Amino acid sequence: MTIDLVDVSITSPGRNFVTLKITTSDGIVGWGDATLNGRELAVAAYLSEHVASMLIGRDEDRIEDTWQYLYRGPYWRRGPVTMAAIAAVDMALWDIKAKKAGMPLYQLLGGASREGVRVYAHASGTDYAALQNAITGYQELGYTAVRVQTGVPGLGQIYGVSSSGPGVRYDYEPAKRSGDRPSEETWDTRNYLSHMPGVFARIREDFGTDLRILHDGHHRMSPIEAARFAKEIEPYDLFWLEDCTPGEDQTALRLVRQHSTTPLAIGEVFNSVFDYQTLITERLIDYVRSAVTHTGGITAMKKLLDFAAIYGIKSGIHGPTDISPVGMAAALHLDLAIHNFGIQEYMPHNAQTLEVFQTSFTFDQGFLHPSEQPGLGVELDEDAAAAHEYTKAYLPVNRLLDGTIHDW
Ligand code: KDG
Ligand code: MG
Repeated sequence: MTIDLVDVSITSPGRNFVTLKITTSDGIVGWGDATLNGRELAVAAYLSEHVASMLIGRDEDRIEDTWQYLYRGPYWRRGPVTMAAIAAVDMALWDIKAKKAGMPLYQLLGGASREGVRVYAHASGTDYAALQNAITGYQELGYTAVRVQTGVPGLGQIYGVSSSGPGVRYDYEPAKRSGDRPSEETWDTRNYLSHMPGVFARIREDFGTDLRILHDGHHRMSPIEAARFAKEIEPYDLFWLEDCTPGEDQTALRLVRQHSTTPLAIGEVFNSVFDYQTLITERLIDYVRSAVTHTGGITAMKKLLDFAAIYGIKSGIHGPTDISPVGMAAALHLDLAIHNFGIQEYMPHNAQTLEVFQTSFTFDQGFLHPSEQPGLGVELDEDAAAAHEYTKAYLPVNRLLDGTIHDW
């Protein structure tokens, strides 16, 4: 059989998603996620203008060959737009292959290595009381791991902190519908560094030692600031400190590693195994944070995680709301199958999104299971999707208090 139809859909049920649909000549449909937050139309155009027609007539079973064709074929390699486009094709072809086999995708990846995948939730609060309330709420829902982000004195709205007040848990969405330009936030690393260790100390006092605590530095520290911070928070036993320095410079983490045993995670802005080469071979990280959606799909992510496994490095696949339920399902099938699974990020999608994407993954006591349905286990309701028009939305820009642009 061959690929007969390739369609790209853009829908915005509260936030934007780009989804690829591949239909085979015998009518089997596969779905792929191509969402790149704030640059959705670039990936959609890459797929519809440059990829779709090349796929027509190809054998849908030749996943590795199609991956290499799209990666090596155009000469220009890597980059988030290209790799998100390749990821969508790859996911859709794996979805088709597993549907044809009548098996959930994880079976084709080697079968289950565990009963479910431990997920972490996003707990945040503008102050400690709100954060404490959010953590308690997640524990009541069964979560055993939480990422904690909190407001910093002297700063307004900052990354990762819901401004909706205590008790509200699932409502943080960094991409803002602010017209033609991104909104702006302010930042001061000195205030952050003096505030954050005390927050971890209080969490340990209030919640004990069992709770897994994660934290995201969102690329804002210099190597020496990150080294000092990672060392200072060692007593609070973080599961990981994420993205402590900007992602481009792999060697920056050498300095952090020399000074601290706090586990490190990085990679949500990476898009290929080559972004990790130094980090993995020098054992500078403990967790790989790439998204299946931004790193070339299941084929590429499996190779990346197998490479990491050789060095004792585990997975921590990116799973914020800007990864669609299709991309999330792809992550869950990999999580269940690989040996070196660490943890999975889980920011549940809102009700509108879940009307558009019909999911079958299940949550129980802090663990997700990808589903026993053949394929990825997620279907797009195209009529529901068509009702939500693309709406421009951008991630914020970050400035230091003196106006200098800083990493967001
Ligand atoms: O699109 C950007 C978000 O996915 C990112 O800011 C979320 O840092 C993030 C995380 O760890 O989920
Ligand atoms: Mg992050």
